[in-house]
Amino acid sequence: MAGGARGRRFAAAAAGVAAAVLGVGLGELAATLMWPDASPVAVIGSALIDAAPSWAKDTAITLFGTNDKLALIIGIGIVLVGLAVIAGLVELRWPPFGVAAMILFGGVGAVAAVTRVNAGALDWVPSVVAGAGAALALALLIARVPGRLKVAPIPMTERATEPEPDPAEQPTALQRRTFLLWTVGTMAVGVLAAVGSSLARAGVHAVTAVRDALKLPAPAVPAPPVPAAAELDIPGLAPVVTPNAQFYRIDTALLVPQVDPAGWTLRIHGMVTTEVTITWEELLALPLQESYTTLSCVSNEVGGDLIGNALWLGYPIRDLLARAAPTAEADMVLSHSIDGFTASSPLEALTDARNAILAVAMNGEPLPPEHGFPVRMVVPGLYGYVSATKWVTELEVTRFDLGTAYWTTRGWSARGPIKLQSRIDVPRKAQGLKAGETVIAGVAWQPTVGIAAVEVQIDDEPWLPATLATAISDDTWVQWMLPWTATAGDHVIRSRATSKTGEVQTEKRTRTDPDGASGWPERFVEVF
Ligand SMILES: Nc1nc2c(c(=O)[nH]1)N[C@H]1C(S)=C(S)[C@@H](COP(=O)(O)O)O[C@H]1N2
Ligand SMILES: [Mo]
Repeated sequence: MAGGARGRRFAAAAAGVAAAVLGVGLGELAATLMWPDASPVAVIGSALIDAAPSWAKDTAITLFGTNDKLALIIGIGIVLVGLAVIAGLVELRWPPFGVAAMILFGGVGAVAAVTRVNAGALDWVPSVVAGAGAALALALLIARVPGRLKVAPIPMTERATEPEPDPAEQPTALQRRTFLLWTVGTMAVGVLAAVGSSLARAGVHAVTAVRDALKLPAPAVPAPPVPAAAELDIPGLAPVVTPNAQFYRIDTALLVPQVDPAGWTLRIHGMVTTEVTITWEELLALPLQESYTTLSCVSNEVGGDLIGNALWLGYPIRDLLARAAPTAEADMVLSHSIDGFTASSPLEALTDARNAILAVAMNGEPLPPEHGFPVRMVVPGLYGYVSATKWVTELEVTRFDLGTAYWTTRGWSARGPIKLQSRIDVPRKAQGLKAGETVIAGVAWQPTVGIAAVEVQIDDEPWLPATLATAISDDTWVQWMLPWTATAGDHVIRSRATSKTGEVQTEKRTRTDPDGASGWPERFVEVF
């Protein structure tokens, strides 16, 4: 049987996969030599991200959290292997349609590449290289499938099973060895090209080197030190300042944009009296201010961890906007990222007294590349998707009824003030708990408003006031705790915050879309 139809089909499938691996490898190599952003896998992934509806974003975040991008790449890989197997089988049976399919896949990548925001004129090249390489490899490999009939291809219309070749034409050991050698060789070249290019990219990360060598100016207005009483230091409770390495990351960028500060500018335009452009040098020469601000994602579920608090260094956006002098009818600033992402912030939020800044540093170091190096926006009180534009390059002053931001076109609200929320950190989920003295603790936030109180309810007993830590400021979350004598059995713990304006965190559960989740967090614990 191995030499028969099934053996040939298996060989053809392997040929398809080997050809695809070679194509992807060559495409990645071409992209590395030209422009990493034009990588065929990256452009297709980015196109999928941009095309994905809002429920898909939330599902991906729920399933994979901050690993959503890795999951996407693995998903693309699985689909690609499937398509490659089909292309191989098709080429065996109905040449040259399998080869044509490979060229088509390259074409899809090329279209995805040139339709991207900021696409370069030659961005289609890596995808075409990938498609052409895979097509050529497939033709060569299929021609070497052991025992393949050297007769005219079977017409598409003919459904009859492929005739068995004459026993005299059964594949020889030499034919098998040749095919194996070609297939393994093709795959090896593809893998080498892919691995080589990713190593080369890691080595040539000029921007990382630039970032490492940066000396940021001292703040003209330093943040007051964090009060000692802001950190309750309870094991399992989120630290009041989130280290950069632990800070959540959410964005649509499959490859972290590599922005060289030397070439960075920010252009303020649109409904302004004077257009303003500022360079990196000019920005750093301005008196920079430090502020602690808690950033939260609109996709954060009740109890979720898409939230963090950091010390930011930057320049007030209000002072830059003042130079441009927005006209009277403007009510929104559409900030643009180098990667095409946009966010719609109310003009008001960028010009009132809050610390809305163009940030250059996070917790005392230049912004990490994945958090927006060299410059991002940080605006207290607004969800990230309407304010925290990373790799920001443009502030377009406009109106809500004229401009639409990235997530607004995908079903999310145009405005996104952060909702009053609290979270229970300890006891942790499914933590075995012994009866006796323990502690319940968490965080609560409503940036720009501030937290006045947190209450905790155990089972259906009356609400108990928790002890609040000292808040760093009204723009940050605040830790809270409540001692608890745990009794054996199953318990449910709930929390609710009260803001400084007297609002009580609503019990009403809502989904994250279109403008952020609400409801009381609940923690179920089993005490032994
Ligand atoms: N360029 C760009 N900026 C972006 C985004 C993005 O997709 N692209 N996502 C926003 C969203 S939805 C959030 S919640 C914050 C997250 O910032 P972080 O990754 O630094 O935590 O960045 C915002 N800025
Ligand atoms: Mo977000």
